[in-house]
Amino acid sequence: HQRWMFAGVRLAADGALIEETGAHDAFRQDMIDGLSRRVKALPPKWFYDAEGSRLFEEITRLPEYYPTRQEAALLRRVAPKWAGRFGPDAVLVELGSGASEKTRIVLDAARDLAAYVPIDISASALNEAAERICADYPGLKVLPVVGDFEHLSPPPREAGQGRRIGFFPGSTIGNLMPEAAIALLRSAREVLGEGSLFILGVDLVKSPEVLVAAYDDAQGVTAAFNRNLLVRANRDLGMDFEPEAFDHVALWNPEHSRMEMHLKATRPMTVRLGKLAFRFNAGETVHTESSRKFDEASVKVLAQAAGWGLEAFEVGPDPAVGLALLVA
Ligand code: AVJ
Repeated sequence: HQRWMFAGVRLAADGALIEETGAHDAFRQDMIDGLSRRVKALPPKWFYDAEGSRLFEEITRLPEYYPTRQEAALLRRVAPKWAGRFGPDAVLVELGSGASEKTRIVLDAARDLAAYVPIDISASALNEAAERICADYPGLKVLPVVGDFEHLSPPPREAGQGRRIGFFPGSTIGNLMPEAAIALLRSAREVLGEGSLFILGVDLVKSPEVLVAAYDDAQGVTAAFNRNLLVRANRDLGMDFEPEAFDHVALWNPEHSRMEMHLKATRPMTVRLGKLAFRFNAGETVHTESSRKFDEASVKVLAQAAGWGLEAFEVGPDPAVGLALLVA
């Protein structure tokens, strides 16, 4: 089968995609900016190196982490219905494709897709997923793009002229601040074009006990995922964090309708990045992720603010997640 690569990507000797050019510098700059703030914070996209992507896949199989399972079940129910609207030679563009496991539900429901464009920040996860999809769906053009879905470019020409179907499952949109989420959906509408569809997965507001358990599991996998950001900073940026000196904190923020993850310094310390030094007081936190929780009304507001219409909204069984079908 055919695969295409894109500019801005480094290649290994075997032709595998390695990483987005400039990712290292961007990580370094985000680290400096984030640790210089009065309230320290880092963007969650840096969780997803090879180990972070592996840990996230492990999270999706935890008993407490319901969103992946619940969304897959709901997608199995609605995909056949929604795929009926794709039309001939449609192109599925997935934002933050990771292991591309849920993609299979859509690919199975829409056997006449022309191309699949998975976009992911983790080159290792993207390569492995693209190889597996290539092997299992002969005849489907797989056009992987290593990169940050906040900087979308139009699908490659090889994808053809069929209707564009955006696919953004997993409530990853919840990681973005409201303005950034609107900006992303607006740019997706521009890039995918008139007449396109967009399948958006969102986690729904529910009892704080269920939410907190999902982000603070008994086995400590989510804690390891959170701390891996520091492990990665040590390896990629030569920093000297002591990951074990930080506690994993997961809390529900009702004012902003979001789960938050933080890393909390258990004692005073100084962390270095080259010649720079960052001071932590005992108990000081780094805010590493916000995961917004929605309802139908807040999804509608978000979609419409970005120029999309909310065509359908489906809610699964408890603990419930939602799937929205947007039309350009
Ligand atoms: C991949 C962004 C959807 O926010 O639930 C899982 C990441 N963080 N456990 C989420 C995550 C902690 C996840 N998303």
